Amino acid sequence: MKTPMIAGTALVLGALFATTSVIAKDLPKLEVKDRYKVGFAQMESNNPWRIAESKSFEDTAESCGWDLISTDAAGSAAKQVADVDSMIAQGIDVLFLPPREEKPLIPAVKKAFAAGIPTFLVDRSVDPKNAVAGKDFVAFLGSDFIQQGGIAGQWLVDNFKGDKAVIIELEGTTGSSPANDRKKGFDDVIAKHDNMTIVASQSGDFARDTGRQVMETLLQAHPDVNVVYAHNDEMAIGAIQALEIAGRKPGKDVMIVSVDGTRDALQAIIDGKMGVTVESSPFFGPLACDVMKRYAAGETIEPWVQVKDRVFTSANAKDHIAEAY
Ligand code: GYE
Repeated sequence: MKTPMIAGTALVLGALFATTSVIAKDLPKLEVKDRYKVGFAQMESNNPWRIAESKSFEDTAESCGWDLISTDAAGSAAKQVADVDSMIAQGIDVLFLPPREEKPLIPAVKKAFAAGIPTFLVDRSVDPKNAVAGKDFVAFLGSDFIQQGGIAGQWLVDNFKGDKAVIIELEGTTGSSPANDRKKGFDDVIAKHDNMTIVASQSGDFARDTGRQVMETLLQAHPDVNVVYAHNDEMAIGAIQALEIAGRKPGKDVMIVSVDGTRDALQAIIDGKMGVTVESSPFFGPLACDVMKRYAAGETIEPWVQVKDRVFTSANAKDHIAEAY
């Protein structure tokens, strides 16, 4: 009785494998040529980080042989999907996409794949349950956001002087990969310390003005706050403004911990208003060029092309402010 059953199983398995290999499509190839029609579908331009990133793509275009088509989705995931559609219709060879949120941009990634366009996600990623690097798109180029949050948290643990840390967390755009992961990295470190509590955690949408408004509201509910962790520098600057309006002294009675490394943040560190900003570089143009050329040459690209980040504090902020954005 045993043998036929095993044979039966083997048959079924064989049929399964045959089906999957027919369904699974390889990543689209990219020819080696002098000029490429390249799409860069930016999500918004309301902060210096985004502007620096878009400029990095523009500055790279000529030397990399890109005829660059750039769009600006003005903070709307729906518009970003439509922008990618229009780029596909215009016949781009390659797509560089920073997906504003993890889920809503999945259809855009799948459409580009179906149209045979190699797609590289830059600076943010999509939900890995729905789209996978090396399969649905070529690769994700970007930072380790969990690590960034962890570094910010550990810096706080090492530098906080008071008895009890009362922390307000300003989250990035809801549903975006850096907001999810910077929260996880930071919160996991703080959870190990009994004298540290996150009393409120709310989205400020990665924007300065929203960050300021959210901070104003949270400050009323938690006047005893003595730490702010912002998922990016723009919200940290907004929080500093809110604290100052309320007569608090950022950097003295409220410690500010953040991520990015913008010029304003480095200046705030120099001015003693901010403690640390963990770098998240926006200068993706040259890396995008390099990875695209390697891909065209037939190399298998690592699913995550990881960007290594530095840490800026009062020890080195003045050495880096000249090159900041
Ligand atoms: O930190 C933030 C921007 O996705 C890594 O998005 C990027 C983040 C960056 O709006 O300032």
